[in-house]
Amino acid sequence: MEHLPSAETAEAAESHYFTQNPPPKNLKSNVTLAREFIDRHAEQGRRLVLVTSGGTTVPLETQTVRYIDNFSAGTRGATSAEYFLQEGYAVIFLHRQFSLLPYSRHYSHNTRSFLDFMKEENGRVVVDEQHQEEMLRVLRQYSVAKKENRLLILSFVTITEYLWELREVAKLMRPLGHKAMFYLAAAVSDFFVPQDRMVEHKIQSSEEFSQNTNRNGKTPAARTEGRSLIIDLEPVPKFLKQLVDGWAPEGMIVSFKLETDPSMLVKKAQYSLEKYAHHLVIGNLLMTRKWEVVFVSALEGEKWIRVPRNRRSRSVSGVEAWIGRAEAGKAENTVQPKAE
Ligand code: 9Z3
Repeated sequence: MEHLPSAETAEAAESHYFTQNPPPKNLKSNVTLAREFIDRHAEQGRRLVLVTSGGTTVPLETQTVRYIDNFSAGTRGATSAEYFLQEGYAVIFLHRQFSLLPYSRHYSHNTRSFLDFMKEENGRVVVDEQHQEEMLRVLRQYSVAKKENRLLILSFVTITEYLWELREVAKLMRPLGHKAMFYLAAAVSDFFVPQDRMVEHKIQSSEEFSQNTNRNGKTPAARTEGRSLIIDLEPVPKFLKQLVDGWAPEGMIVSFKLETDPSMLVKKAQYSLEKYAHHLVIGNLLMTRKWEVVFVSALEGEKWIRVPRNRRSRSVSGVEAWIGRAEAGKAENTVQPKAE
């Protein structure tokens, strides 16, 4: 059994991580945008949620040609963000660059091009008759969010960019107390290559050409030995512990747990809840994530939510119902699993 990190070791690991792995270049400007956004909505008394979405990468080289990726298209995050906006929240959407975005997700990343929704009429471009109703609904929701300036979009690519942005935004949200929510749907790397063990240039496929020591004399984490590629990763510090205990202790924190083995899912979700003592873990299996999730919380134990396979997005509104009950501090009127 893994040992729980003590507050001191978690803090030491955090400080080591952020000293060794420098911030992204655009961090300052993103922090300025986030600060303005948070202050404006705090003044208006709005609830604010940070939704993370998409997978983080682990670059193997400083001038990155190869990287390890975490699976996530961004559907969960982008869809959930739309529901939060509909419920009146201000949303900071911290997503993997080029993954799905709220609203535009309906027309992007498809085998069909967005142009397939259009036609020409009297020399003008208009939306096809059969898509009018659906697009009007999406456009109206998007326009409200935009007019009220309730959606701030930030992006990351690597695990280090993600952790820097999460930490800085969380700290800015701290004064909001329980009006701040963290909805952590991004698929986050567990292992990474620290900056001081990363090679500068593309890893060579043959040992003859490869750099097997770094400028600092350390053995690179990813290198060729003979004809094999050796990748020797280090653990990413447990940032959820720091988020719960240090960065945003009063915020409501919802994390996701992704597994592929059904026998592990609830156990791992419960373990995460006990370990970090936050509010809710939403467990999902890779193969069934679009129509069933399990909510694991101290308030209600284990609760499955299922939607018919053709009405996938309803699982998200289950979160709203759960949050309502968590805030009211009662466990009745639970969302009933939907039969398939
Ligand atoms: C999830 O489990 C998300 O629901 C999915 C969504 C990535 C499966 P898609 O974007 O998929 O709709 O295609 N996220 C995983 C969250 C995660 O990595 N959690 C970490 C952990 O449990 C840290 S909070 O250790």
